Amino acid sequence: MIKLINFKNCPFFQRVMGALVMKKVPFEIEYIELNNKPLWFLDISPNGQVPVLVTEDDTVLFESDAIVEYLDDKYAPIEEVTAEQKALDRAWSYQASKHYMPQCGTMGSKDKDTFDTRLANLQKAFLKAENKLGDTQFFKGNYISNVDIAWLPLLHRASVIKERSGFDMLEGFPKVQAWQSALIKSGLTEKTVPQDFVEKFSGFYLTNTYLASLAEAH
Ligand SMILES: N[C@@H](CCC(=O)N[C@@H](CS)C(=O)NCC(=O)O)C(=O)O
Repeated sequence: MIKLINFKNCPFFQRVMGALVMKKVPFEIEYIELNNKPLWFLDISPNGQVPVLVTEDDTVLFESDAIVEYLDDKYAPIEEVTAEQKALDRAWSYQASKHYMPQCGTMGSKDKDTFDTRLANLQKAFLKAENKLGDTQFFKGNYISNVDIAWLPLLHRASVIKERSGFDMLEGFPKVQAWQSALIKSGLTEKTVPQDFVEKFSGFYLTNTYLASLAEAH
């Protein structure tokens, strides 16, 4: 069986989980702590980062983009698309994944000025999506595609922050907000994070941060 090695708060992990869940591929997970990476993990992981996916023939894959593409090549893709559409889907997925760490940085900001500066940068991604989204539930239609899976970590995290602190990173982006609601309603958010995700995530980003001060007042 496929084995996924992960860190509970990792957005790249949630994207890989999204691909596995949508494809109904059986897998098991081993969680590690990034501040105490086990030696066996350092031995197999070329960049020392999660997610790592160990295939059924024991090949160790790393880099979430490569892992998601592998899952499409190995197991049935969610949809058959032309080479052009595949390139566009990857490009729109990259617009999300390149903002995973900036979102983490934004949420981890200690003061309002830093938070506002980082948020303005992050919101450039939401603006691009807002301008591209149509009137369908999800990015490409009324079904969940690879592009939705790539945006899931950003939109899910924004929803947890809103719920806990009252602050909406998606304020001013109504189509992105509707897309976020559709993804949450689909149930995919819960299926792609560990059971204690909200607790772990909030413990990290809503403690000693600017958002923590908003959450206290919420
Ligand atoms: N480009 C990598 C990024 C993965 C990444 O940044 N993972 C973080 C956790 S979310 C990590 O392992 N950080 C530990 C480290 O860099 O030492 C991917 O797409 O898989």
